[in-house]
Amino acid sequence: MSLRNRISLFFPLVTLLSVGCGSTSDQTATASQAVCQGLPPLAVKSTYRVGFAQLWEANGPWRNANTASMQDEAARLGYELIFDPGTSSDAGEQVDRMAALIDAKVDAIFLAPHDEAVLAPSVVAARKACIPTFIVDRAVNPTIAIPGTDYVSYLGSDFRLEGEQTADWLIERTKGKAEIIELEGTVGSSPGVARKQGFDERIKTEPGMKLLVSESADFDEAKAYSATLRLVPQYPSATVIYSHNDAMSYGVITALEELGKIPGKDILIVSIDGTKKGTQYILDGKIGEVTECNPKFGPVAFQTMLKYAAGEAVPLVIKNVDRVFDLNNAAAYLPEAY
Ligand code: GYE
Repeated sequence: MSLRNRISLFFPLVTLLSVGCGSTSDQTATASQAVCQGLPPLAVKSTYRVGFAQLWEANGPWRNANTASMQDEAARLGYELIFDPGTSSDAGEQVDRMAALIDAKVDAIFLAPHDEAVLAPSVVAARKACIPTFIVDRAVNPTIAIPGTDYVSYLGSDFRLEGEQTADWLIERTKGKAEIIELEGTVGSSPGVARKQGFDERIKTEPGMKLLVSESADFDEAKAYSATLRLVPQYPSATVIYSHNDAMSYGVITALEELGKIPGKDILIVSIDGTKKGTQYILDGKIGEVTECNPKFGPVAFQTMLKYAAGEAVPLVIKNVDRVFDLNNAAAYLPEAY
């Protein structure tokens, strides 16, 4: 069934209201509040008030580039972006910001969920409040927030593929022989989970690739710094550190140098993101490889919202295409790095 048909079939439900039926949160609705049972429609208008529930991170270069891309595109289109950067990495704090956007009755919401499961009920709440939601960057648990029912579409990178691409480069570079320390992203985040799955599965196919230890450093430079100071002496046979993002790789480099090791020589680092600093580290020989994770998807995100408003078919999943950077192409990529 086309999206247009789905919307027109669905419209009577919106206008009839369903006060008192369904879940407890439905029952709190007043007679003036619509309760949507399926994907809420979005009117075609000359301007929109759009909520952006970005996840909070301390000094994340990827996060900052992503926020800027969303803000720039909203400004270019002349839309009001309701954006509160948040104050804490606690997923519950982001749940509160989602509730505030729902209360503010924005036209649509972009949500980058800190945690796959914790934010999923907020997506359901937005749908019930008739606010169409678009998931960006990180995924939500699809058994709690149903794609195509509770949210319109998910736009982001293929994190499992990023893990696989990183492992493939490493296997080739080390000729299938390495002892690896893995620093994972945030526990419960879709990139943290999938970058590990993709990488670990790939290296398991090579008998000479050994995963010594794997633990979370929360996508955070300072946490990766302390983890490296602790883990490298504990695993002296380590030849590789696989860090799930560039910010953590910065911390790894600082720690290795403090430990008297030469990054890129004594220990090979592979990373994910494609920040300017990370790319420069490739050119300096400190990082071996960086798999790209493109944060600049503001234009595609808003385009998707507008297509949806116009009743055009919108895919449930829109994947960004990511590249692999090493000494062969880092210099060419550097000018567009963030
Ligand atoms: O790789 C990392 C950030 O969710 C894809 O979050 C994003 C990740 C990105 O902390 O640097």
